[in-house]
Amino acid sequence: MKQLKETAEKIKSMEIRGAGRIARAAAAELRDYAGRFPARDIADFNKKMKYAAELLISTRPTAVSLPNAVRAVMRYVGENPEEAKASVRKLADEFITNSENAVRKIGEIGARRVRDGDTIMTHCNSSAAVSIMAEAHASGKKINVIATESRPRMQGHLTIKQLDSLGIETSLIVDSAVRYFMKDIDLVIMGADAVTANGSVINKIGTSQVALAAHEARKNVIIAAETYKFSPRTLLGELVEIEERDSDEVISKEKLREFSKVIVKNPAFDITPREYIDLICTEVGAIPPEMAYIIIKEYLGWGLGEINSNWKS
Ligand code: RI2
Repeated sequence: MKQLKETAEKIKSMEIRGAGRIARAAAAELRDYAGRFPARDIADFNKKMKYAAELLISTRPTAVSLPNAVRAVMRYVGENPEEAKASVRKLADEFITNSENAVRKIGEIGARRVRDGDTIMTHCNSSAAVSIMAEAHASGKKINVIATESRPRMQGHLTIKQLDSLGIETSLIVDSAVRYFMKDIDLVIMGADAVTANGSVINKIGTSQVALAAHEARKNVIIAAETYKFSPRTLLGELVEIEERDSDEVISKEKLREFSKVIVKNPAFDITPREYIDLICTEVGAIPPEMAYIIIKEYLGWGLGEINSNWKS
């Protein structure tokens, strides 16, 4: 239980962050948790797994990869705890391997859209987006990247570190300089925390501003997103919840106390309408955002039927 709670806390505090990483961490935790606790019988096992699944899902509300990963593992079967544990292990390992392969495949597919000499703008820190840039660079194309800081958590610093270690020339800019530099770039590549059935993309706050500025300047916007970031529930009319994070990410509690009429608003994500997105690069192909429905229906293995099945978060 201690390790389960620690993993949940690490996801909540963003020590483990990035939509893909939190999904893999949740799958790994469910696998390890199942292996650790003694279960009297299958009913007891199911009860404990349900508790763990719900705790992990509650940590961050926006990245659909998290409930999708948990749901993938919670499809386990078994007549007794031993069988169920083996099934959990298999499903979790499968999810993690598929996820790692998906990020690699997105790199291969997306890199074909990058031309030699391109300057690319990116926002926040997305391993799927970085995978495209890394693959383009590895295939011998000379690229240049402009990376935003991505306030308030400054994930841009992770991006420049990763790109620098790959030997890619990178400029770091403040978020408000996006439109100023838009004229200098050829292409925008960003990640996703969720993709809705109508092709809208939910990603780090500021993504929609970058996409809007790119649209105005007629620059292409590519979103790098594994299929498990697509949201089956949006097909049933549900909206993706936008996480509102603590005010102290923006201003210290002490400083804030100096004011009587000031509140802090700190949404972690925003929504980019599909009109501002040219392509969503998934591991099963580069698709126009209008095809999001097909991805949900054809490629999310648990599909629509499962949404109403026995386990539901
Ligand atoms: P990968 C991140 O969320 C960013 O919004 C990033 O674009 C997205 O997840 C996808 O990241 P946060 O955890 O899965 O920083 O591509 O809030 O790594």
